[in-house]
Amino acid sequence: MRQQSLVHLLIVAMVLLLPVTLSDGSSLDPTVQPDERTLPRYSADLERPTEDGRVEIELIVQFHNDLDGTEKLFLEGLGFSILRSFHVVPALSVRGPTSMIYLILENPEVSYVEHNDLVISDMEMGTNVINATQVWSTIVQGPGWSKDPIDGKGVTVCVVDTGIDAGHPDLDYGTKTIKNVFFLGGGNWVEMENSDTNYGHGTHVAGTVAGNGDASAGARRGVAPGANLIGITLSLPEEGSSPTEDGYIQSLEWVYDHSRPGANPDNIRVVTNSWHSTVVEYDPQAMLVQVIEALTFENNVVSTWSAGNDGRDDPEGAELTTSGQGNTPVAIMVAAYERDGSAVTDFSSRGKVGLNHTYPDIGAPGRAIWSTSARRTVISGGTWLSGNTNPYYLAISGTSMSTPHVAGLVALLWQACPSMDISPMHEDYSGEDPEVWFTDPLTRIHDAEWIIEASAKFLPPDAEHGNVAGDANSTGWWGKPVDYVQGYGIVDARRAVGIALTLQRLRDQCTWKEVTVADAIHVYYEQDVVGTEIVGTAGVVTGWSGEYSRYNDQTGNPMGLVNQTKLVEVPQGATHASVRLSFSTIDLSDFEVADLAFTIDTNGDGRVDHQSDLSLIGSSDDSAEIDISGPGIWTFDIIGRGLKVQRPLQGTNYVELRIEYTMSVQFQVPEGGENPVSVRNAVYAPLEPTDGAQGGYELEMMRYDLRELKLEEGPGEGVDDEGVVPWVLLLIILIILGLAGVIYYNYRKGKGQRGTE
Ligand SMILES: [Ca+2]
Ligand SMILES: [Ca+2]
Ligand SMILES: [Ca+2]
Repeated sequence: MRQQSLVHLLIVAMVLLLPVTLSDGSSLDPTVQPDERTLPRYSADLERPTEDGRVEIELIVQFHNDLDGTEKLFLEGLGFSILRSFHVVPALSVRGPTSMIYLILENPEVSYVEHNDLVISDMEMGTNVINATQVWSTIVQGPGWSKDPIDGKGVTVCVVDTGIDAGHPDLDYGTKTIKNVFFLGGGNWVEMENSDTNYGHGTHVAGTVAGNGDASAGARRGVAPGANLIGITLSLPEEGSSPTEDGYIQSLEWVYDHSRPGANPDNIRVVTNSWHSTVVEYDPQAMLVQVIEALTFENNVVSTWSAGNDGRDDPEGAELTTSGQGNTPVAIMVAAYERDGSAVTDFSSRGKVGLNHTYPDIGAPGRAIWSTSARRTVISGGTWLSGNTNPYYLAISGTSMSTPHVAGLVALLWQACPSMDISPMHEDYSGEDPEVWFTDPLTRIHDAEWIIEASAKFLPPDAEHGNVAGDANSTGWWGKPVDYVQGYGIVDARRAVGIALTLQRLRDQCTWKEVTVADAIHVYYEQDVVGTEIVGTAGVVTGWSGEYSRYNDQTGNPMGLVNQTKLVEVPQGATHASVRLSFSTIDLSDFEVADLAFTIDTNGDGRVDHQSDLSLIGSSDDSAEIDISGPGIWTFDIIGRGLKVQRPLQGTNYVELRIEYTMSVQFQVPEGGENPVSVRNAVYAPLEPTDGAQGGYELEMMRYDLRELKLEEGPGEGVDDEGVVPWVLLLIILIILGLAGVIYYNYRKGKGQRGTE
C-alpha cells in the first residue's frame, strides 16, 4: 500500500510546463524559442517590398567599437540606407537588401545583428492580439463608473509557480508584487523580494499577467497592468529534486487561507497555474481538484490552468492530453495559439475528440511570448547564450505562456464586474451520464468563464488554420462551436470586458430577477454597448511611465540595455506640444545619482530633433515647447547617465542604475479639428482628451455605453430553468387567447344565428 502510494506520488510528480530540463540547465527544450533577434531570419513577414519591386529588410547592426563613420560607409556600400544611429551601444539601424546580410555578419567589427521590428516579435503582440490594449484607455459611460482605466486596478492575482523576481523593474516589490511568499517546509513560509533565483518561469508568467512594462516604456506590459500580484512558491525537499504535488497543494492552500470571505484584504480574485500533475478526465476525488473547487465555490477565486504541452504527440486528438487540473469544470483551462492568433500551436494539449468535458475552455497566444525575465536564471542564461542581450525580457513558448494572458483578462473582468460569482451554467459534457453531470452543482462554471467563452473568437477548422484539426461537429452551450484543441476560441478582451460591464450594470438596476451572463450577452450584442464616442476637448494629452536602467550582471557580460522607445501619434491640426519628463535625480536609499533626458525624432529620419538637458550638475528642467508643422509619428527615447554605488553589506547580485520616470505630452489643438480613433497598441502612447476641459476639438474615443441598458422582460435563451418559465407562460397565454377566440367566435356565430331566427 505504502509502496503503491509512493508510486502514485512519483507518477503525479509535478510536470512543470517549464520547457527546460529542470535537472540540467544546459539542455533546452526546442519549445523554448531563443530570442528571435539572433536573426537574421529570412521569413517573408520581416521583409518589405520596395516600390520598384525589390525586397528589403530592416536591421539593427551593433559594433564592437564606437562609431567613426566607417561603419556607415561599409553598410551603404552594401546597399543599405541608414535609418538611425545609436551611441550608448554603438549601432546603426538600416534598411537594405536581404541578400547582403551574410556580408554584414562576416565583418569582424559587427558584434550583433537583429531585425528591426518593434511589434511583431514581442510581448506587446500578445496584449494587442487579445485586444487588451484597447480596453486600457476607453471611456465607460454610465452611473457608478469612475474614470479609472480598465487595467485590473484593485484586483490581486496569485501566481503559483517557481517564484517571482519582484526586484524586476516591471514587478516592483511592495507596490506591484505586494507579497512574495516562499515556503521553507513544515508549513513555514517567509517573504522575500526575489523568490525566483533558479528557473525564471514564474517571473515570466507574472509579467504576462500584470507586469507594468517599466523596462520597456510600457510596451511589454501584461494584460492587467494595473492589477497586483502575489507570488507563491515552495522550496524543494532537497537541492535538485523535482517538485511534487503536495508542495503545490500547500501553495494553493495559502491562497485559500488568504482569500476567505470577509478576510481577503488584498482582494485576491484569481490564481494562475502554469503547471499540472495529471492528464486525466475530471476526477472529483482528487485532492487538487477539491482544493480548486473550494477556492472558487467557497472563496469566489477563479483559477486558470494551462492545458499542457503534449499536443504534438497527439495532433489528431485520439488520446486525451489535457491537464487533470484544467479538466476540473470550474477551472478555466487554456490552450496556446500562435502568437498572432492565427492558429493553435502544435504543442498545445488536446482534449479527446468527442468528449467535450476534456476540451480546453479557451485559448490565448502562447508561441514566442515576450515577458519579464528573472535576472540570472536557467532560462535567462539560455536565451543570453542564444543572443538575447536584454536583461529584462525574454521570449519563450508554451501553454504556460498563454494561461497568464487569461488570468490577466479575468482580473480585468473582476474590475468591470465585482458581482461575478458561480453561474447557473454547467461545463460542457458529452459522456455517458448527462443526468448526473447536469444536476451536480460542482460542474457549474464561473461567470468569468462563461463571459470569456461567450466573447471568444472561434477559428473554424479548415485547411488555412492547419493546426486546428477538423472537428466541426462538436457544439457547446447554446449550440456554439467548440473544438478539442481550442475550446470556444481565442479570448477577446474588448468584448469580454463589455459583457462584464453590462452584467454589472444590469445587476445594479434590475430588481425583478437574478441577472445572469445570458442576459448580459443578449443586451451587449443587441444594444450597441461598445462603440466610439466623439469627445469635445480643449486639448489632447498622452503620457507613459518607464524605468531607465543600466544592468550589470557582474559576470563580465556587456552592460544590458533597456529599450525605452515610445511612439506618439501627433493629432491632426495640432499646433504646439508641451513635453515634460519627471524623475528624481538622487536616491540616497539606493546610493545612486543620475540624470535623464528625453529625445524626440519628429520626422522618422533617425536623427534626434529635440533633446533635453543631460548633465549631472546642469539644470534638471526636462521640458520642451515645440511648434508643430503637421501630423506624424514622433519617436521618443530616454537617455541617461549616472552613478550607482553598491550598497554596503548587500549581496553582489545586481548592480543596476535604475530611475523611474514619467513622461507627459500635451498638444494644443484647434477648434473644429478632428482626429480619428488613435492607435491602440502597446508601443504607442494613447491619446486622451484633456482632463475636464471641454472644447471644440473632436477626439474619437472607444467607449462602453451603459446609460440606457434595457433588460426586456421575457424569454432568454434556454439556460437552465431561467428561460423556460416565460416560454411556458407565453404558451399558456397563447392557448388561452386561442380558446377565447374560439369561444368568442362560437358566441358570435350563435348570436348571429339567433339574430336570423
Ligand atoms: Ca518599476
Ligand atoms: Ca471550465
Ligand atoms: Ca467551459
